[in-house]
Amino acid sequence: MYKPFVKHLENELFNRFNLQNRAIPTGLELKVSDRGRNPATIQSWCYQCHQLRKIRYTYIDAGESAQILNSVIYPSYDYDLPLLGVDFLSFGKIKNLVVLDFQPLFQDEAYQRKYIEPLKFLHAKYPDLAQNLEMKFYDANQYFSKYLLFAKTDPETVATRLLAAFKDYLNLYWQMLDEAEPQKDPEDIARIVKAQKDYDQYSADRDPASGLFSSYFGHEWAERFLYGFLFEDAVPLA
Ligand code: BLA
Repeated sequence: MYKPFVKHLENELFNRFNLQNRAIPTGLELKVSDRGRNPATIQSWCYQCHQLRKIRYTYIDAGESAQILNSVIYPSYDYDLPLLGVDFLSFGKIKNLVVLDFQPLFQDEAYQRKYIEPLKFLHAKYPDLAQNLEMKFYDANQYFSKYLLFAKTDPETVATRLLAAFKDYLNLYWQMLDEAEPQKDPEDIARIVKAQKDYDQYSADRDPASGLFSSYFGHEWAERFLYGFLFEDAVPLA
C-alpha cells in the first residue's frame, strides 16, 4: 500500500544527498512476528548526510491486516528547520489514517512565519487530506504545525492524492533545506539540540504504536525499538 511512497522517498534521498548508512542497533532493523493471524514484518532503514543527521523510515507489513509507513527526518543540529514527519497507517484497508507534517521545533511567531507559513498553499491544495481531526495521544500545539495533513481516508485517495501531497511536501522540504542558513552561535545550536531531544522524549513517551509493537513483537522488543532506535535520544520512563 505504501511501497510507492518508500520508493519515491528512496529515489529522492539517493539522488539528492550523499547518504551514509547510520547504524540501527542489532536486532531492531528487522523483526518477524507470527503471533497474530497474519505474519508481521517490521523493517527499518536509517541514513545520514551532511545536512540531515538522521533519516529513518520503518515499514510494517502485516499483509491485509496492516500496512504502515513511519518516517522522521532530523536535520543536522546547525539547522533549526522543522523535522519531516510521516505516519501512514492502513488497517485492513478499512481504516486508513495518514499524517504528514513539518514538525516545528519552536512555536514562536518568527519561526512560524519562516518555516510553517510556506506550507499554507500546499495544505490548501489538499483539503481532502486536511480534516482537522482531533488528537487523542498528542498535543496538536506541540511539534505539529497548523498545516499538517491529517486524514481518515480510503486506498484510492492514498494512491492518488496522498502520493501527490507526499511529493509536494517533500519538494518543499528539500527547498527549505537548500535555502537554510546554518546557525553558527553555539547557544543557538544548543537550543536546537535540546529541542530535538525534547521531541524524542515527548514522542517516545506518547507513541500510540507502543501497544501495537508489543502485541506483534513483545514488550521488551517494543521498548528497545522505541527508546533505542525510533526516539533514541529519549530516556525510558522509570
Ligand atoms: C497515530 N500512529 C498513530 C497510531 C499508531 C501510529 C498505531 C494510532 C492510530 C489509531 O488512532 O488507531 C503508529 N507511530 C506509529 C508507528 C510508529 C510511530 C508505526 O511512531 C513508528 C514506527 N506519528 C509519528 C510521526 C508523526 C505522527 C512522525 O510517528 C507525524 C507526522 C503523527 N500519529 C500521528 C498522529 C496520530 C498518530 C497525529 C494521531 C494521534 C492522536 O490522535 O493524538
